[in-house]
Amino acid sequence: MPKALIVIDAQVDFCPGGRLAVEGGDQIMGPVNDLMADYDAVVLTQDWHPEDHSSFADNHDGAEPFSTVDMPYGPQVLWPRHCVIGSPGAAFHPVLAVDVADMILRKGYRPDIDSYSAFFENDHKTRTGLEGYLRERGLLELDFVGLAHDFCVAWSAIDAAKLGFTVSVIEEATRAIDLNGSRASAQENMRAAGVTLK
Ligand code: VGL
Ligand code: ZN
Repeated sequence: MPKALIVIDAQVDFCPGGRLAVEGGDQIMGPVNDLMADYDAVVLTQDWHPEDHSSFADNHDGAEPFSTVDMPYGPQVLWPRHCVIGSPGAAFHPVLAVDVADMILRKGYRPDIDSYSAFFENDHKTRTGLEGYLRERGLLELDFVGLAHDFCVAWSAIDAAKLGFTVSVIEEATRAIDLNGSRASAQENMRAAGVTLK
């Protein structure tokens, strides 16, 4: 079965020195590059937020980063400003082999809603178009890598499994934010959704 490697948000702001740095985030770039040759397609996602994005704590009066607010679509963690459209932090990590990718999908570009998953925005309804792209190319087996393991990787993998794809996460090529136990709960939710952790 044709298979795709989906590289989630391998961007400067999620690596040490970035605005929303994930510990060891830069260490996955070499392993991710090495995996690319084993797949029929490589898809990169890019977190891509406007300045006034509602997921930024500094767009909410008095809110602390890493606190949670209720949005019309459900609870939302407020993050430090990150991956602003066109900024250096939104660029792919310089080590990532961007040229190998067939497809680059941007997400999180609507001011009023975040998009952790590569398939649906955080209302779990608004589609990004990635499902259609993969199905039209017959790419039904998906391996996920990238940042962050417990947010965008986990949400993407769970949605893919719910959509009927055969899904794995290659853990050595991911790193977690681990906010209030989010790593353990993401792993539990992935297993419950039928995602293979390998
Ligand atoms: C992510 C928090 C905010 C991620 C993106 O890529 O996991 N996390 N935006
Ligand atoms: Zn983001």
